[in-house]
Order: sequence, then structure tokens, then C-alpha cells
Amino acid sequence: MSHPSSQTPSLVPVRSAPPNAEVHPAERVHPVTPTPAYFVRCNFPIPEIPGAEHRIQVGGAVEEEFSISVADLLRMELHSLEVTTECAGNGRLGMQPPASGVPWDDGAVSTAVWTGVPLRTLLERAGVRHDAVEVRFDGGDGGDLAEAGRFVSYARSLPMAKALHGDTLVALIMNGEPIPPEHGAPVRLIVPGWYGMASVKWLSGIHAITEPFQGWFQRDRYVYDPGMGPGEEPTPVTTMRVRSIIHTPSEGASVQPGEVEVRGWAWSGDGPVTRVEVALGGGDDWVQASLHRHTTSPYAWIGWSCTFHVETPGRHILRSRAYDSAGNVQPHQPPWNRLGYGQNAVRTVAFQVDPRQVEG
Ligand SMILES: Nc1nc2c(c(=O)[nH]1)N[C@H]1C(S)=C(S)[C@@H](COP(=O)(O)O)O[C@H]1N2
Ligand SMILES: [Mo]
Repeated sequence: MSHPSSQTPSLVPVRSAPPNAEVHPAERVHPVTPTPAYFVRCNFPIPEIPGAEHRIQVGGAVEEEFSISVADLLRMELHSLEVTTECAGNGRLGMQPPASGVPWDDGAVSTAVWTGVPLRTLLERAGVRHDAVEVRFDGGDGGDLAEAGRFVSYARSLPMAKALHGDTLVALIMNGEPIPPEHGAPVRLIVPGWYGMASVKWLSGIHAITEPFQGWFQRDRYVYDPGMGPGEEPTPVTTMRVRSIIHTPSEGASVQPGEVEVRGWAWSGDGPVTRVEVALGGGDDWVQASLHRHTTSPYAWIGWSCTFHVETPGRHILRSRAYDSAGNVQPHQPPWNRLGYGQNAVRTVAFQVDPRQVEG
């Protein structure tokens, strides 16, 4: 197990400037990730944005443009939703051959309770015109990108149906507190069921647009690029692929001989998780785990557990695989693409049976 070196003991830094960090293995046991342990993914330095007086512009292909302050948003009817969000690059380290990008292991996934105003309420107030096809969201961050050869701001779009879905939130509160700077203060988008790139932080603009958005983070990044050259068109990264993680025992843990309880989380953006199976050892003996739902939110990961009897001292391996209601199952080989997104392959965790070791 690796240990964090920064002042934030809950996170494992992956890159320091701009900040990018994974959830520490010891913090993966919580149904709702404590805010200091929630993974951080920043393409650019964290922008300095004023708090309550910050305004969001709502405009573009709408009947009536307006701007609204954070203070005004906080006075509207607020909704709360528990949401699991995974970075599309989570698991990139497992890609063979390696893919370019931030080298995430498997800790770029977290769950939080987000509170805010449904995006639909703001779009209805502006009156989206019939010729609008998408809604674009502007973040307050940007910088010179070597790969792009120019200055790029973080911006993303959503198809109209997802933008108008009542659960897509303009969030102001994370786990009951104002959103911290690294997670998008004072206001961000939360797009349940989609990989994290859609949930634009430091939200400053919401614009209905009449042509599909062509921005860098829409067309050149966050696309599944088969990397085969002309003729093979990249497709957009959208919903989270079905996936599971084992958090207990954690990688490298020592346990006593006897009953070994295996626990983890499973999620999918394409429908509820219907089944999780676990294998002890490298063979094809898959045992069905029990599922434990801790919330009614359809967007939060689901807990699962099962027990094995293990007497043989030494190293043992575990694997888990999840299924969703759409019939998807985790693959055994990482699904390769040039930029290393959506790596949801079955993963191995090794633990040690050690008669001399007592672990609490
Ligand atoms: N403005 C802005 N929004 C952003 C990003 C960013 O770099 N800038 N990163 C995106 C990506 S790739 C992810 S995975 C999530 C991460 O959110 P978090 O840092 O709160 O975990 O934010 C998304 N929203
Ligand atoms: Mo991401």
C-alpha cells in the first residue's frame, strides 16, 4: 500500500500541479466519501472565484438571457442527491499498451451528497429555443495546452435530454458544506451517471447552442479513440461503464486464517447493478456476492460482500466483476483506446494469510 506524502493524508497525489489525487485505500470503505478524501481531478490550476457574489450567465439560444448569483441560487428550492462519480481516466494504468494521460490507478472514483438547483429550472426560466441542440457549460479555468498548441478554457456540452433531466444539478453544497475550491467552488455542475468530465467545476456560463459543441475537451479529449487512423471515428465518452472495486481486504493486507470477508462497491451509468461475483484464486469459480443498498439514490454505488474460508498461509488473489440491468458485465481484458478512458476491466487484489498477524 502506498502512503500519501502531502498534508492531506486522505489522498494519494498523482500529480501536484495542477492538483490531481486519488482516494487513499483506507478511505475507500465509506459509502459517502468524506470530502477531504474525495478524488481531485484538475486540468488547470484552481481558479480564484468570489463566493456569494459570483454570477452564472444563462444565455445563447434562449428567449431571455439572465445572470444569477450564487446567493440567489442558494435562496431557490434546493435538491439533494447522492452520486457516485468516476473519472473517465480511472484505471488508465491498467491499459496495455500504456495510454497517454494522468496515470490513475483505481482511486479516481468517489461518492458525495450534492445539493443544488436542478439545471432544468434555470433553462426553463430562460426558455430554451426550439433550434437549440445542446447546452454548453463554461468553467472558470483554462491555460495554454501544449497538445492543443493554444489557450484552452474548460468547457463541455450536454445533449438537451440530459441537460433537461431533473437530476442534473447546479450544485452549491457538497456533503452538507459549501463546495471546497478544488471541487469547483462556489458552484459546479453534477451530471449523475456520467463520467466526471461532464460535471463542470467553477461554473460561470450556461448557454444553449444550435450546433454540436466542438471544444477541445469535447472533441479532442474525453473521446474513445480506437487509434487506428482515418476511417475510425472517435466516439464521445458519456456514461460510466459498469465496474466494481474491492476495498476490503485492501491490496497487500494481512489476515488471519479462517473466515475472510470481502467487501467492495459496484456502479454503472447504464442501469442499476444487478449482480456482483467474486473469485478467490485465479480460476473460474465465481461466487455471487450479497448486495447492500445504503441509499434510495439510483446514482450511488452499491455495497457488496461475501465470505471465503481461507486456511492456507501465503498470498491469495481476489477478483470481482459486476453486471448491470442493461446486460453489461466487466470485461477481463482492459478495453483499449488511445487516450485510456473507460478502463473497467476485472481487477486483481492480493492479500496475505498470515497466522502470526492480527489485524483489527
Ligand atoms: N472546470 C473544470 N471542470 C472539471 C474539470 C476541470 O479540469 N475543469 N475536470 C473534470 C474531470 S475530468 C473530472 S473527473 C471531475 C473531477 O471532479 P473533482 O475534482 O471534484 O473530483 O471534474 C470535471 N470538471
Ligand atoms: Mo476525469
